[in-house]
Amino acid sequence: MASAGKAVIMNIHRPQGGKGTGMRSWDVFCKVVDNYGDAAVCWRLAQQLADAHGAPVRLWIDGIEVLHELCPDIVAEKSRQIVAGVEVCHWTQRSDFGAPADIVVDGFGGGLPEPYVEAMAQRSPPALWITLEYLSAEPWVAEHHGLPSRHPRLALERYFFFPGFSPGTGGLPREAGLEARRDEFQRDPVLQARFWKDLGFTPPNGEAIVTSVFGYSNPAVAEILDAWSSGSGPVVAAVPRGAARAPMGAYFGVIDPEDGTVLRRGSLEVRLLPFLPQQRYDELLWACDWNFVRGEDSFVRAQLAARPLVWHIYPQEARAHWVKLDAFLDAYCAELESAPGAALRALWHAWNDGGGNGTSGAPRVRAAWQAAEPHHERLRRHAQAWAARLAAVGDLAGNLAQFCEKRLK
Ligand code: TRH
Repeated sequence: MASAGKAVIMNIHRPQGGKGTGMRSWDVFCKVVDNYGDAAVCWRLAQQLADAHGAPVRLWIDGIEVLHELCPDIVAEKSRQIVAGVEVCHWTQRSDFGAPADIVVDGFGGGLPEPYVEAMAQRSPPALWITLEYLSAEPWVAEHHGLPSRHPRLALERYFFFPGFSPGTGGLPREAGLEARRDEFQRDPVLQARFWKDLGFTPPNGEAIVTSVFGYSNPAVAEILDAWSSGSGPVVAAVPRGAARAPMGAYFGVIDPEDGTVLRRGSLEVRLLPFLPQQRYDELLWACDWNFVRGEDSFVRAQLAARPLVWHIYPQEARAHWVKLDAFLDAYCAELESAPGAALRALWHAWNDGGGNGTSGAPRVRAAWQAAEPHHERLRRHAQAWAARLAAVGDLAGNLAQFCEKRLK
């Protein structure tokens, strides 16, 4: 983990942006706390700033091996490399940061190296400091979005930038052309067949309900598999390598099954996939009827896939995550009729509560699935409308670039 101090700031000239060039320079700092999401969001933001705004962007990341899993073009052993227009810099205690950029993004408040902060203040004009916050649908987010805070000692302004689902927030990471690529894929059975074939599988047959499962460790996995295997119609569940893999294997009595394995029971066929590069994972989300996702970035990508989703929120102490879960459900279900809305809520709650038997004595997840699945067509149309609504909020990189341009002296 990189730490403050020790890093040497050498004023090596680097292409500065500067007013009027429209080409601001950016440094995005990402400390990988846990899992993939921190790296995933910072990587998307850096790419979108470079791609849509032609800006010189450096991504400083300590957990570069995580980034390699999301984007195999990134070589974990390299200290610096240009990928997708971004200068990917491995952030270590020996990093030489050079001169600070015009705009510095502190991903999820992970913190910046002290000497680098000093150099930010010595610039003329001082660098703009943005703290990119975690995503939440809670109502207070819009009130806090964009608020400034002066550095206690240095001539530096720091702004808190909140991604979000509604106007008045920073919007979501969403690259240009995403909707067109998604719609083309979802319209074209040849593209979908090629996706499955590239992974070594035949396309699921037309009557099957196709789902993807990416979540945290969850006792409810066995329950949803029971619901699918005992259901009246075929279900194909695609499961990339992750926390759900072990319980999946256990359900079928298989220890540590290989990628590419197909496991069957009753109406259920489980397909075990490798951990996919981000762009392939998008295609999986687009190819499915239901997507079980987690954290922050897959949660957003499933919404942008315009398909019904079930979110396994990152569990927090004292069940603090339930407030975030319900805040999103309130926003998401606001324009849904009560029956599909209530069914979706019940499924999300049962899934996040780890299943177990409800008051009726039946497993909650099975009952919730059986109540929600019949609403699939309505929920699919709603997911499409929701994705269109997100597009109207603008994308995170575009909103951030606009926000910063107004504040740079
Ligand atoms: O990995 P996560 O659990 O990360 C989470 C979030 O960052 C959350 O905010 C944070 O509090 C917590 O960690 C500590 O889930 P998330 O955010 O969905 O990130 C997973 C990324 O992995 C996402 O970009 C999708 C991508 N992915 C692939 O690229 N290929 C795959 O096969 C799969 C399953 C996921």
